[in-house]
Amino acid sequence: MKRFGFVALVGRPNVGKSTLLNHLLGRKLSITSRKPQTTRHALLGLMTEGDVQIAYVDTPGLHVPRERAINRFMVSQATSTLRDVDLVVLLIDARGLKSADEFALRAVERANRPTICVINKVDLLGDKTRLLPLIAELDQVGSFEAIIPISALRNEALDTLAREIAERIPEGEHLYLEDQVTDRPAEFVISEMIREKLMRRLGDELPHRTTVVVDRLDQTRAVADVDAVIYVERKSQKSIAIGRGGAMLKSIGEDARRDIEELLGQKAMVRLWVKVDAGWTNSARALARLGYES
Ligand SMILES: Nc1nc2c(ncn2[C@@H]2O[C@H](COP(=O)(O)OP(=O)(O)OP(=O)(O)O)[C@@H](O)[C@H]2O)c(=O)[nH]1
Ligand SMILES: [Mg+2]
Repeated sequence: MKRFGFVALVGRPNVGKSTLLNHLLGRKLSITSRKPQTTRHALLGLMTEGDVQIAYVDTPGLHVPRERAINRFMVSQATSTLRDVDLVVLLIDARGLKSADEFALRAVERANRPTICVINKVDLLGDKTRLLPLIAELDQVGSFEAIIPISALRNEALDTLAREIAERIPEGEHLYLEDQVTDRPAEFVISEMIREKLMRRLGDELPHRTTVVVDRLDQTRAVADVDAVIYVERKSQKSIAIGRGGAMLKSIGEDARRDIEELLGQKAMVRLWVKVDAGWTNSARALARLGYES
């Protein structure tokens, strides 16, 4: 009997959704950083084990969207995912519920799907008995099939979580090939890997004003060729992204190249350009042009 299901990973920004996806899959697919609002698109991560195929959906952090169009796009990616899945995994930070979790809790309640609540980052709790009041509080505020404390980063209790998820996957034909990892083309994953380095290196605000488009990927020769454009909103941001004598751009390219080579399984040559696309974060047309399609 084959089983297949979509499982959404949702929660407020920075709670560890993408880290959990990568650790459940046992490979790096989704980008992560210590800054909130790293993930912008719903991203499928596929896992097939025998008769069971699970399509995990990593989602952007649920937050009250600010005025910018990019934020509205991100939140709608997460909320529309909630409508289409067989199971929801809601992540909460072990250090306690914050007002930011409210929005996620409400969105999950509206979706009205079977939901497992995961308490992530338990490694940050010195005193594990602090989990007990949190579990009691979660029991009050939501209606969960199970509440499971884990550490995604340290792979703690991920086997328990994987078992609880697998038990709830309905009967059904597999929608994807057995060895398929995601439904996105390599160009998308590469653009995200480059964006991750921007998230990690470019201060706190600037990364949120950047996006990456891969213009060309040529894998026909021994060394793959990657041409990508980093878009920023203003000229001053362009100078920061390039850095003195091109130093910033060079180190971003170097960092990204390592991930890209692992993804493609071959050496790669990565060429980066920085262009200004004024106000792209708040223009529906610019967003569509830059790959943010709902
Ligand atoms: N200590 C600890 N840190 C974690 C754990 N899981 C994730 N993190 C860290 O938390 C930060 C955010 O992780 P992400 O996986 O990017 O979080 P996210 O929920 O996908 O964030 P958005 O995409 O911005 O919504 C990163 O610095 C991770 O290394 C964990 O179990 N323990
Ligand atoms: Mg993420």
